Amino acid sequence: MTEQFKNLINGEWKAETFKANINPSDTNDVIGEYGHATEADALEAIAAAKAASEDWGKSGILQRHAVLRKAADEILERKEELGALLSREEGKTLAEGIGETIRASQVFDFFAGEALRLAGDTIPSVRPGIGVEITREPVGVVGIITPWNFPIAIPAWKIAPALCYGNTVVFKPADLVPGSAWAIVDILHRAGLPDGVLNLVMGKGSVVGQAMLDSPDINAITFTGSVGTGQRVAAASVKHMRKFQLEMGGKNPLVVLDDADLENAVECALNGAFYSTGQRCTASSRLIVTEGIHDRFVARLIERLGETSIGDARGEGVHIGPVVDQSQLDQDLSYVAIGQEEGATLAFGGDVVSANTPGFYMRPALFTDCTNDMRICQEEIFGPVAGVIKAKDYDEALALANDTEFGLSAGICTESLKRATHFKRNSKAGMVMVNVPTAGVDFHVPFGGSKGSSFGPREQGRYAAEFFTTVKTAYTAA
Ligand code: UN1
Repeated sequence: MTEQFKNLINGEWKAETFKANINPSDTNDVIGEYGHATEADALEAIAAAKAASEDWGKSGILQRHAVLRKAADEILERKEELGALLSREEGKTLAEGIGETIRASQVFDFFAGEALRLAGDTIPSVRPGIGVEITREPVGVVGIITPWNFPIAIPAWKIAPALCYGNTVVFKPADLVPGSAWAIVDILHRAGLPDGVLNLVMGKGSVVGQAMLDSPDINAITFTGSVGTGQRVAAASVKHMRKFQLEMGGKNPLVVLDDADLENAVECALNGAFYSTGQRCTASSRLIVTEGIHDRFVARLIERLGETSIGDARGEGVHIGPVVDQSQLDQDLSYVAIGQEEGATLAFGGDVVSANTPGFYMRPALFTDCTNDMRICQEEIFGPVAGVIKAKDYDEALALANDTEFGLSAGICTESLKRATHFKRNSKAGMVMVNVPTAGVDFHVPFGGSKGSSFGPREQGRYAAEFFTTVKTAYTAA
């Protein structure tokens, strides 16, 4: 019998209905049956988080440190097993799955440390004899809604700071990848969290997510996912006057200038556009290349693409795993057709690949002769599809890079300090990468974008405190 994994509500594992978690590399492989929460389950979880909020908010920093520290250690010890589970349910390669698991451990480790470093300010008042103290307090109940493409890292970088700063949590992972989410909740629960502090409600966005959006008892929601859902989170949150933090799409440019190191530029493009099957909001989906290097860059990238192996995410030597599911594959293929209709040249791939097992395999698609106004260069595809846009010079490349409704990450490959500096200062993206891929970020520094990509304070690193705490200013005359 397939193993069953339940939701965690008020410290109790419970579920009446279940949904199969299917491996995208082999759709005959059922990873497990995962609890599918009802609206009543979600409301019970929210009530539990609310009831636990006062005590956890006043818990000692050493208690929070200890839980986060233990979780970091266990995740690291089990990195091979958890990384394999991640690859099996999401479809990124085993190396990527293990790498992401290590990253999750590092995030818990970082916030274990932050719990011991909580600090405020003491400032003299402008009125003599009065002192002012500025402290950070928990926000209360935090709703966490995460996407399928980083099944362990994104939950980690939302749950760890939420708990570190004394908040209780209602966590709804993406319906497609409950396995990694269940594993970290189990780890945190056994690490000693009091009942109700962390609640797991796996299930549908339209049921569980909606119950969270509609609840007046959730004080803040942090969300990573699509622009459309992000807008719904925003509208519902404004209605309840609650804090919200959104990480949404990207259409990230990688600019390659004539003076770039060709091998490194091609490596940045290959990694940024196609690794993790292109399913990253930081993916380099627009490759903006100046005239003098364009043909050499395209030829070398096609050569490298020809050497990539596509197959079972856990297979040896595989560079690119399957797309996450049928509907994402349909979307990717429809954009391959759209690109051709728009007049771009399909220079590589874009077709379905068959393997030994039934899975959602697609050869990465590279378009050339693109113009920036094409739909394939403006809309987020979220798959292994990238377009090359030729630019006359750096100035044009910069203008094209910024000509998008998104602003998450932007990269440039150049050996010129002057151009790199100019790009860092004039890119409209929240994260700028010089001679490194647009995707693949550090765990201890702020993450986030501008324009349509992000809303609210940054995630990760010390900047996470902005979202997960409320500032109190106290005046004392004594
Ligand atoms: C990364 O590129 O290392 O959903 C992280 C996403 C982003 C995370 C990207 N929030 O793809």
